Amino acid sequence: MLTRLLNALFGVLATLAGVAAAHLVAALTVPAASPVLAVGSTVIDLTPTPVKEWAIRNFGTNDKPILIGSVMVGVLVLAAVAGIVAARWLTAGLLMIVGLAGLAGVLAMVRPGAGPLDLLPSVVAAVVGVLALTWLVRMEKAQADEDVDGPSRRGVLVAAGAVAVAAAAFGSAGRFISAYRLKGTDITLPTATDPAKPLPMSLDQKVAGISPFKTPNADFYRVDTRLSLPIVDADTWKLTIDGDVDQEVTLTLDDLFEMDVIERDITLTCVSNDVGGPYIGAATWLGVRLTDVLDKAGIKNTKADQIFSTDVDGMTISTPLSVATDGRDAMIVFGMNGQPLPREHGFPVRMVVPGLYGFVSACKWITKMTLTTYDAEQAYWTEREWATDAPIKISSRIDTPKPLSDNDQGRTFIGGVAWAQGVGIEKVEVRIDGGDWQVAQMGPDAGNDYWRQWFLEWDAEPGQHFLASRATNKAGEVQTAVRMRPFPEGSSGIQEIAVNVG
Ligand SMILES: Nc1nc2c(c(=O)[nH]1)N[C@H]1C(S)=C(S)[C@@H](COP(=O)(O)O)O[C@H]1N2
Ligand SMILES: [Mo]
Repeated sequence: MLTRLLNALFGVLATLAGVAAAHLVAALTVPAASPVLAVGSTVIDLTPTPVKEWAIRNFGTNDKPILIGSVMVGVLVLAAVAGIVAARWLTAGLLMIVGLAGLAGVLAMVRPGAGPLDLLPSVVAAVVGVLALTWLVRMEKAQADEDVDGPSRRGVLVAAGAVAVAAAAFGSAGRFISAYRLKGTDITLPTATDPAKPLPMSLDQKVAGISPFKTPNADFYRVDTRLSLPIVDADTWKLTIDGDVDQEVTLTLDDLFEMDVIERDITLTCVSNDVGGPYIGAATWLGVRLTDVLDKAGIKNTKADQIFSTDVDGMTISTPLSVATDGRDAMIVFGMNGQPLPREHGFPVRMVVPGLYGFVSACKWITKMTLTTYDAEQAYWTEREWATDAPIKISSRIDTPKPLSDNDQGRTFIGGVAWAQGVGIEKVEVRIDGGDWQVAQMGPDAGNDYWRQWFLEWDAEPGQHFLASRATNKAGEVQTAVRMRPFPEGSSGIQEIAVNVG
């Protein structure tokens, strides 16, 4: 029994060493080709939409660590079996390790935009895994045979420890190198020829617990299909506009900087945001007009109805061409709240379109815009049956008090944010314990593409209370009570929370 356990441990340690060495090699070459990430990304891409929705809802932004953890557990269980098999029949055990690495290699290779270099980490994983397992199994055999020149039991354990240490060293080195390569977004941004107006005084100080009027970059929600951040070099980055255009053009970051630079306050929202959910953020974006960029290629004669954007790794996002020309401030963006775009949010350049959910507009790490038709080309989420033209629905969220929180009785605030990008928010109403809708006080208005804060003074009496909010946009449309889930075109309904007082 104990020997079995030891054999299983050998399999696990050898595999960990292989995976960690591969991670290190990937960190030096293509981070996304690290075996665990390659398997994880494939799981993401193959996961049926309902399961993905469920995972985002229940795990939130922890969905990625949980996915990587699950893949790791699965791999290590198989590795343990490989270790036990290897004790009886070394070749068979080694073949299992090679099979695991091979699978990761294939998955790394079939990822969009993969090159030959993407295979390297998995080859390294196989070689290191095979060598480590062979070594440990041979040591253990020699010890069991009581070969006088053979190692002692202790020697075998020391060898196992050495493999563990090597795995930890490879893994940490890989992490360190990735972190180092992810630094360096410190480019010098141009100043806007058409700047945003300074934000009016917000309610941040007055109403404790309300969302800040501007979301700090570090707190801005992140939603994408990636397990590792792409490392894009600002100096060599290029944006190509091709497809049904007068002439294909390719622009560098400096080319963009020399255009008319504008700055706009825009609230970005994810289609996966449930009513009252966290996937929304408001920022000041610095960039150029999408239409100016398209004009460089010439779209007067185009028959395209879709901008088909491709990111640095071949991930695709569709956007209706009409949003580029209908007068809204659709942008190609390089600055966020006075900073270069952070890696998480698309460094060096992304698209931002007011009024459309991010999955049909906000392509991060963008490298190409192809003018085409929806018939000819289907983007990542279109293939997964999500809507193609998805305007953001009017909605509001209660930030304070928190659902199910315990509160002191007496005078307090109910407060939150409301948004109706493109149209703007006119008013917000609050309902307490199913009573009449009461008009809330509004925070400042920073433009129709930006959210508004709101609050209502409340004399909280002891007991449990139910609080609801609903927004009305400047066209008089009231946030509907009809409940819809995020798939396929965004959630709707009214948030109602329970809170305790006293
Ligand atoms: N390249 C790329 N761009 C992407 C995505 C992605 O997965 N890959 N996700 C989109 C989605 S669904 C949303 S809601 C926004 C989120 O942008 P943020 O992470 O900067 O908040 O980015 C969009 N752009
Ligand atoms: Mo999204």
